[in-house]
Amino acid sequence: MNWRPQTTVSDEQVKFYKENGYLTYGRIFTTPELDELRDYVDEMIANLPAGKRPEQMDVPHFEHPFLFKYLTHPRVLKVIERFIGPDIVLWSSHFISKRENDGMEVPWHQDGVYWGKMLEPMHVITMWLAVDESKVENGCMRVITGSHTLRDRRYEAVDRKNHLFGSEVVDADLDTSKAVALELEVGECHFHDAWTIHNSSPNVSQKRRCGYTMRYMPANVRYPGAAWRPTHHIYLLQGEDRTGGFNTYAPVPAF
Ligand SMILES: O=C(O)CCC(=O)C(=O)O
Repeated sequence: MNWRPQTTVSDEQVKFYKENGYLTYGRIFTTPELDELRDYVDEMIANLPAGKRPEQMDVPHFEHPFLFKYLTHPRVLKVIERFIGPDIVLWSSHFISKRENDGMEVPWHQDGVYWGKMLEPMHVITMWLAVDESKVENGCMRVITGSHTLRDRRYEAVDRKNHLFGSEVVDADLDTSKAVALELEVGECHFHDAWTIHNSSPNVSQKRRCGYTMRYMPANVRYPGAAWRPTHHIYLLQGEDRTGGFNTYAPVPAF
């Protein structure tokens, strides 16, 4: 299948994202680009160390500079700029791949709560790229519309054997029956805000579900967490630092 990449984001789409905390979008990468990424991640999964699950490939770009081809792609930055402005910092990335008829559950959570005091203000947009098609059966992401306006949610610990992350929103008013399933075809993506409540179910289908989360923040966000996580690097990809020199940015490696 061949498709034309998309880079325009209408004012209505930006408004939808701001009001609802998420947006489903089209394809930013070409078919050959996406195929190359899938081949690359297939290889990474085949070479995972014993005991490491394919949902757990967090910050893969620190070890695999090739991924900067995607994380810094001008088409991606053009789209991200529409949501957070021209000064763009790469915060993080994570492959979450759920094997067929398996796969861990992602508990209901807000990324901003997991990241705690690492960023100030907590302003991150995640682009979730469908390396494989992502449907209800293979555990696509689900969101609670408008939940990014809710801050003080109550969390409880969940078991780490079956869950990718260790705690879950448990507020009585969390109505998960109203969750929106963000189904995607291969190569499509969706965006979500750091405060949007979201989850995903185990993969009960015969098809793998691999997504690449690519996370960006505007360059006015300070990274005080660098003091206690010195191995987590951030990269100024476009525009200027707006923290008055508070942040230290790593150089983007050759890819
Ligand atoms: O890939 C998933 O199922 C969940 C992704 C997620 O929690 C995130 O991108 O913050």
